[in-house]
Amino acid sequence: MFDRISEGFKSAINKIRMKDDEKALKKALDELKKNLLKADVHFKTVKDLLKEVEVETKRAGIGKANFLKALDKALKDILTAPGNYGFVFSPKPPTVVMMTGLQGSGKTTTTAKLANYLKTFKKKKVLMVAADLQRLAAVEQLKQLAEANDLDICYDENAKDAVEVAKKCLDKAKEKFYDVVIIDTAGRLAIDEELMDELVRMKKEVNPDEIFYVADSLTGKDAINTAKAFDEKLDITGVILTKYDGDSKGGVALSIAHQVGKPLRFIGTGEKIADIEVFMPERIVSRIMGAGDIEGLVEKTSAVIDEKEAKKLTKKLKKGQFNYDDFLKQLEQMKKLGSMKNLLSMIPGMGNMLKQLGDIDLENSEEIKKIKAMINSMTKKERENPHLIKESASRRRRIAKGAGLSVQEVNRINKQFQNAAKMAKKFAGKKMPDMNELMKMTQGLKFPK
Ligand SMILES: Nc1nc2c(ncn2[C@@H]2O[C@H](COP(=O)(O)OP(=O)(O)OP(=O)(O)O)[C@@H](O)[C@H]2O)c(=O)[nH]1
Ligand SMILES: [Mg+2]
Repeated sequence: MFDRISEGFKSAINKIRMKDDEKALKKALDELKKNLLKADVHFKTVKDLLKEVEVETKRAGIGKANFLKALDKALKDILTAPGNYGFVFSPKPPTVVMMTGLQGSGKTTTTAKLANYLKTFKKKKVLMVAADLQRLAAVEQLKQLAEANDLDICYDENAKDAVEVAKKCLDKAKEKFYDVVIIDTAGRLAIDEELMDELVRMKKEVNPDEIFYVADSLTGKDAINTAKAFDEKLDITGVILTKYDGDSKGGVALSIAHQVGKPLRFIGTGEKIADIEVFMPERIVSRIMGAGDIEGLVEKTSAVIDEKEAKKLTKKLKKGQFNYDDFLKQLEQMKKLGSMKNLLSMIPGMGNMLKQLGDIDLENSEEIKKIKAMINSMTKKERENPHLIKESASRRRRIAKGAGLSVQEVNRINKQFQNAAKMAKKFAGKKMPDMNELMKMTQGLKFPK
């Protein structure tokens, strides 16, 4: 997610030795400046960051370790603005959130992502409100998202006024004891008075706990300017940056809190429902510095993975009984976790390897499709007893035919599965695999695009 910025940091850090002089520090700072500007970090943010790193490194004594420490601290400072972080629930439910922003910035998609995040990971009862009456298909779009992801929605197709819809739906949410209400509002091509008036009226009527400004990260510096304009009128409580997956530079995420004075709360990293990341400065800095984000990883996985099931699985793994049914179940579960690349970047030390991996798309990956087709062509007995497939060439031929794959492909996948099961048996029960072993394990795997 922050590949480019991470790279820039590394090359700056390499310019300075364990004990070094002012000249080396200047070189490192110049390199840092060049890379940050290239990544599109706002020049004022770059200036403040460099100043802090310089002063702090000099104070502590010029050298690699102190430079790193200073950089870590300065980054956290830059990313921190006064306000809430993560999703903060109101002491008096429902927590009311207004989603605002320009046309096409990702408000509707993010409304659903956020609702799904709160439902899946925080076990909350969430109501989405379709309060965009500008675009004809807007209500329909949110309805479809609700249906596809089993989320609750409130709308009124005959309503003329978005503020009325918001009010009515808020009443319904109170009546039905919802924990959170997320209001999707209309976007405009540019900031105009009518839009702002509607939002200001809505704010007055529903008295939201949070007003998020949803910004398209691909609009770069404009995202910062429009966020400021919305903040002036509405006093926003946070920013959500979308389409970060398409932003190869990534600098807006580093500058926006510092420039707008409001915290960056979430980042959208893809079009799918699970593609949203909580933005916590210390965790993000840890990821940028290549130190991973174990806390984030645990939070994600623990909500999705049922502890009882996990224990059962560990037992099976230990006995070497991991079968194709378990494998399929694991694949399904992992879908809920979102992008594999993001997940891997949370594991310490994995950041460096990521460049070699394509972003594995668990739903659309050709390899995963093949594996699924193969498993679907197996009999129940075969799924439960993978050794049957290992031992019988005629079974593999039959499965290949049924799945529309070549026999070689089935042989290859079967081999991979056997290896994975072996590896899993070794790790089962250990809390965290040893880093070296993990490296070996991932190197052995084929990462499909
Ligand atoms: N790649 C990627 N696409 C995204 C992301 N967030 C939203 N999109 C896409 O951006 C497009 C616009 O998203 P919407 O959610 O409809 O935007 P909106 O702000 O509600 O638009 P209006 O209602 O017209 O103002 C859609 O095609 C989304 O799939 C993201 O994080 N990554
Ligand atoms: Mg919309």
